[in-house]
Amino acid sequence: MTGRTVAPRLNHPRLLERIAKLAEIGAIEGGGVCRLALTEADKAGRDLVVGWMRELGLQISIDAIGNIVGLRPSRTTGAAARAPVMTGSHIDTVRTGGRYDGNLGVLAGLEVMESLNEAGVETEHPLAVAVFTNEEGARFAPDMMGSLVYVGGLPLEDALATEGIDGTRVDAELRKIGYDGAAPVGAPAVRAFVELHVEQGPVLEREGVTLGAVESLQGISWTEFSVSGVSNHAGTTPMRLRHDAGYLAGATITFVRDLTRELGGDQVGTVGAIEFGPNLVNVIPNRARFTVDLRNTDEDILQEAERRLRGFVAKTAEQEGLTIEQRQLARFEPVLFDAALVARIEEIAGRLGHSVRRLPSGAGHDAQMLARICPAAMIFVPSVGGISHNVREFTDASDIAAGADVLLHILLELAS
Ligand code: HGY
Ligand code: MN
Ligand code: MN
Repeated sequence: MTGRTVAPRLNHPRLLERIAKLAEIGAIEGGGVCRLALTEADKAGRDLVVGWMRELGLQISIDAIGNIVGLRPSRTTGAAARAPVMTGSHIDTVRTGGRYDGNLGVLAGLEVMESLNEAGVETEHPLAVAVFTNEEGARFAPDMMGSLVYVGGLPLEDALATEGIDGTRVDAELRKIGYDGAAPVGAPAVRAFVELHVEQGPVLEREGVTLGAVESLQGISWTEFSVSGVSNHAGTTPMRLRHDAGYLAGATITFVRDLTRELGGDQVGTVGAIEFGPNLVNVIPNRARFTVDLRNTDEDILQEAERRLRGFVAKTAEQEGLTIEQRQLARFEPVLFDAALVARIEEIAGRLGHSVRRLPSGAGHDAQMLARICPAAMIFVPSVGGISHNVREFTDASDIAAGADVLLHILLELAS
């Protein structure tokens, strides 16, 4: 670090103001946000963040899947400039999202840049803030799509050809919002990646701990089942003659819950999306489409859960005389973050006077993709009531400040 005039200090109120400002875009009842990937609301959010990046003098690049990277150059310029130390996250949300999930990581990164500008700090390595496209995967699966393409884990053309739950395509929607960028994807040079994110779970709050040094991230398996049966009269059709697609969907919901009880430990399972056809009170459904989200920190147990699920669906379909199509929407193995980075986060948090503990992430994050190409780790701040993917998502200002301060210190350390 050279040319420093004063020790950089974050302007926490400014960070909170930006969180509130961004949350106005796609705002929904109850203080939450609906900014599904590649919608007009996502575009408006992107435009606001790009505007802030411009005000901070960052060099902005947008790649072919719409990832936005704001680069703060280092002392060494041109070809000698080294791979950036990167932070960031996502600003797309689920339909009933909170204002912190993803947004905090992007805006804390901007706050770090602005504070370094104000302090006149020049770093050895460039710093970068990334806004990754479609982290949620709620409209276009898989989740973490943008960062997965960014690291070369998903061919760009496959991502662009992805069809959403509303029948639209990624490439068309990306063009519509004007974020089909020119920058290439697939082999970026990144020195290290640290993401600040809300925990979205109950652990930190339950234990009264301010910060999480995230050691790992559990495996994720998303499957979509499309079931075909025979629609028939709800009143005249004897039970033994039915081919009820809705029955299989319902039976699978209870099977998944029983499976998590049986496997125990970290196993979680969710049937989050379901629809029947023709979806009428007096017609036996001949069509059902539903999704199953299975997660576990242990890859072998997750595979066992997948096997059990597929076996149950196949057996039940045969008994009921149904046909099944299934599509893997997402499949990521558990990820270990960089041990040295995790230890640095833990040490810095302690040195700044904050309580801190190590923990795994239950949610997927862009950091798990960056971990494929560079040392990566995450800082968690508590979620009040462990609530997330819910308009009531909330994190106390003091916890946000603590997390952002640790982010400032770890980024500075890595960029020196
Ligand atoms: O599904 C997840 O874990 C993340 O929120 N995309
Ligand atoms: Mn997130
Ligand atoms: Mn999320």
